[in-house]
Amino acid sequence: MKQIRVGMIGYKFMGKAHSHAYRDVPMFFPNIMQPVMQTICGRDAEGVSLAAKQFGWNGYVTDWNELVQRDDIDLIDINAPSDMHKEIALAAAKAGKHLFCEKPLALSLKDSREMLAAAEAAGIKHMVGFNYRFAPAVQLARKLIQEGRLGKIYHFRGLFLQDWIIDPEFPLVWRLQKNIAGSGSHGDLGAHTIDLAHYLLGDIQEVIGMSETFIKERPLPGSMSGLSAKGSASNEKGAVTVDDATLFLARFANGALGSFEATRFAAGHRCTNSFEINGSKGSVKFDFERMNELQVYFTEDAEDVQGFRRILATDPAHAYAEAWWPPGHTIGYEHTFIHETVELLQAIEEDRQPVPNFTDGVKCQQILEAVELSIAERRWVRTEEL
Ligand code: SOE
Repeated sequence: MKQIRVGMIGYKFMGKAHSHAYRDVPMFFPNIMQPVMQTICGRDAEGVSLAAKQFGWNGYVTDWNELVQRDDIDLIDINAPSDMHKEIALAAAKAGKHLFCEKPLALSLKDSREMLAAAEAAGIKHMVGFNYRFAPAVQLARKLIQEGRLGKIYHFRGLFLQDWIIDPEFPLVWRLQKNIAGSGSHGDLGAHTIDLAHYLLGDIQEVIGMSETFIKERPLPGSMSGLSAKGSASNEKGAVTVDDATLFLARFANGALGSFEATRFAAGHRCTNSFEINGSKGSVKFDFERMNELQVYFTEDAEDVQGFRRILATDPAHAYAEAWWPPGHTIGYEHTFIHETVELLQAIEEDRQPVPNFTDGVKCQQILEAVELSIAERRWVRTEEL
């Protein structure tokens, strides 16, 4: 069995999710290229050494420059904050390493295009971490659309709703700082919905949006910097430089109309990542908080039993399901990362680009920026303008 030696940068939320995926591959997908958890990298020696031990890495380093140059590393996996993606990706591509980068790919469209160009010039494989594509129920939605079973598609309605910063005293963590995160709910949550829309319906032609920063100033963070930083704040305040919520309308190349809403201010919604798609022959509805299910409606059903029905995407007929448990035994968030990793490993093994790759990352960035331009200029913006 072929092996690939991984060097991973970042060991917090995404670092843990990716590490877990590498660990599960040998057990559940033993017949594909296998990852070797060679070296993990983080700035804080104590933190990264603990993570290395806990997550099962062979070793750790504190300097990513050193990591990308090492001869015993074939793939660089970037889970660092968004402002570091580009620099690391360019250096790693130059060193001939394959790349796996968390979303959003970069802070700007320009930077993401540079990253794609560098990856293409280096002839390496590249993947971007839009993990929600890999929920079997989402893949079923795509299959139904591709096979024409929903007919002509009229509507895409996408929501990504969270509420973790609704408290004005929640500290100004890096995700609320434009220079590090690029944008707020738009690039963090909306990016996922945009990618799902691309995956399910195809290209977006034009957009018009609106956004708001409800809480303009927040206490500077204390020792904690992640999503659970609540209560860890200093008395000093700083400006929030990203959007708290961004909404936009879109017209797809296939003629469908789309509406998108990303917010961190939807009280009671911890992680409502959902979409509904309506076509001439039926509809599908997905909600990540019930990620094993796809609600499906077909106009051709007999009149007396018409209505949405719940498909549990855990049967052998569903993507990745056979690798897991018997039908009806459900899977979770971490499985989206495992499936994404499987796609990456299979693509490298088969000498093809994984999907989604940096091209998809650039396409997403283009829509993020088109929406921002539309907000700044208060008008419809065509994708091709950017
Ligand atoms: C936090 O808002 C976050 O973890 C995002 O960064 C992820 O991309 C999303 O999957 C869930 O929410």
